Amino acid sequence: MLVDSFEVQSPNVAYSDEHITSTYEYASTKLDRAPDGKWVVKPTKATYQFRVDRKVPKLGVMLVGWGGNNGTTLTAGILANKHGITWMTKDGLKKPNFYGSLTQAATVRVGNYEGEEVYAPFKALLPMVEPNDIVLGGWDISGMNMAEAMERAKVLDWTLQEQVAPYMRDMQPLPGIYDPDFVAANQEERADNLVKGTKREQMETVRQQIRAFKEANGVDRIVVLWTANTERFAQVAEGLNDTSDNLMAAIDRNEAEIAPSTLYAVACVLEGVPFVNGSPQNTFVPGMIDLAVKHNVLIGGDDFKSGQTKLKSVLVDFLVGAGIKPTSIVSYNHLGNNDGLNLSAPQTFRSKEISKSNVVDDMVASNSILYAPGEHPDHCVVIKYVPYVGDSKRAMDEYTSEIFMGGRNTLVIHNTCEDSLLAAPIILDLVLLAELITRINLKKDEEPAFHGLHPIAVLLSYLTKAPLVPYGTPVVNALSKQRAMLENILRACVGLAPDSQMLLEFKA
Ligand code: NAI
Ligand code: DG6
Repeated sequence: MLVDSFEVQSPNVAYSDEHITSTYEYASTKLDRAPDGKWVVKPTKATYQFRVDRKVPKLGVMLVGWGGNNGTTLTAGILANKHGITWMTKDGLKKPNFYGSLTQAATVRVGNYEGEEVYAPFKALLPMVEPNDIVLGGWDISGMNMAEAMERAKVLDWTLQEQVAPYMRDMQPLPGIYDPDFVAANQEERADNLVKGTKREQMETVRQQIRAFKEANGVDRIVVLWTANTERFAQVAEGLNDTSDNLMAAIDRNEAEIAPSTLYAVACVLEGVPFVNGSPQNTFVPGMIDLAVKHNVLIGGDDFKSGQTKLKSVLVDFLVGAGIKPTSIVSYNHLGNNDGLNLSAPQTFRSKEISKSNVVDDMVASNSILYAPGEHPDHCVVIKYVPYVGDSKRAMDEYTSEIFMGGRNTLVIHNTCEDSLLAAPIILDLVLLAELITRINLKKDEEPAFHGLHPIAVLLSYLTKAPLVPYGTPVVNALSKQRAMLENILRACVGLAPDSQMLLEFKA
């Protein structure tokens, strides 16, 4: 059964016009080692108070790479939903939806009513911006308007494109920061819409563009998200980008090694605007992270977790969790969109290879019955550009595992899907959740005042291949754990316990 909404009645929860405030007892464990070497585990309890602003802002979302496949697909998808556009295909009439979005199309278990399990939309947990109310904008180094760019992307059915195009023709991407040294040489021919000047001037232009967008559209808040080309990794060096001061000085010196994505991110932080990185490159060099922490502005990333990697972060978790030992993981991809074209250069491919490869680390580390210290499955990632298949990416995976008594188990998976139709709902979730996170405040035990969550938005991990976390914090890649972290913290904000799955009420 699905309920649209619910309100929690508890002495630990208060709803006012402005806030939802909850008191939450966090049960955890503390590990100690006794003098004789034995491990001692002590259950702990801490009291947290959460306070969530109920007022949902008018939200502007600015995409870097707006005119790309993801940007145009998301824009057309939101417009089709907003205007209730239906379209004919050879399979019949299609209606718009937000399938693939955790916030819009997934549910959470609320409890049991007279023997029947009751669920609510994920978005019913806390007040969130409605996708149809988002004001979209952004940058692209290609000056095509959004209707033409959607046609170039070749993702959506033509009869749908015909109907959304009139809404998109006047949508014009802002000029973007382009540096051919950071992307494949094959991107040059679309780069006709560029911000000029030194790195400092380019960064200041982006700041002005953000302010002008806010003013022109009367939005309360803005979130910026990078869905532009994958860049190569930037070098990290002492004195260059290792601290926020050094990074700002390097921008002033017009240092070649400061990537466009980092310039956008710096501009956002200086404007107090959350910035999410949907690509794998190291936009968040240490100096950039330092800057975001100093200014207490949300940053999150990296690299949308849409298809092959999402399945990997389920499958390897299942195998290792079942006591089965994956020994070889081979992941082929071929695709023919502009992302594939850009990734055909070794430097940009390397960025993607890194983020796709690290994704099983926490699962392997969780089971040293299976893996000796330092042991790791062979893990190979291949990406090939095949123009004919366009956005319809093929991902082929072979998982070989050791099973009982020297046996072998091989799983082969073939996944065919429009890449951008998987990524667009994830972008939507990222911006909606990034905005929501900025409205969550908390305090622990005797802390005198509420404060925000750490500006590095670990809660977005479910949506990214290589979650950005504060130094010294565990990186969680397993999808079910990532979802539980997000859902349980949102539940705590309304005083609900994590769903323990114990169903004790049916077992006495
Ligand atoms: P795309 O190549 O179609 O779009 C990227 C757009 O960014 C292009 O229109 C390009 O002109 C623009 N651009 C490049 N550099 C720019 C800059 N410095 N400033 C402003 N605009 C710039 O690529 P697509 O398919 O939309 O993917 C976007 C990014 O998302 C890629 O980095 C891709 O690797 C990443 N990604 C995509 C996933 C998917 O499933 N589609 C999943 C994970 C990551
Ligand atoms: C080749 O794999 C192209 C990439 O941009 C991916 O399509 C994208 O990163 C999605 O990756 P995954 O592993 O989540 O399907």
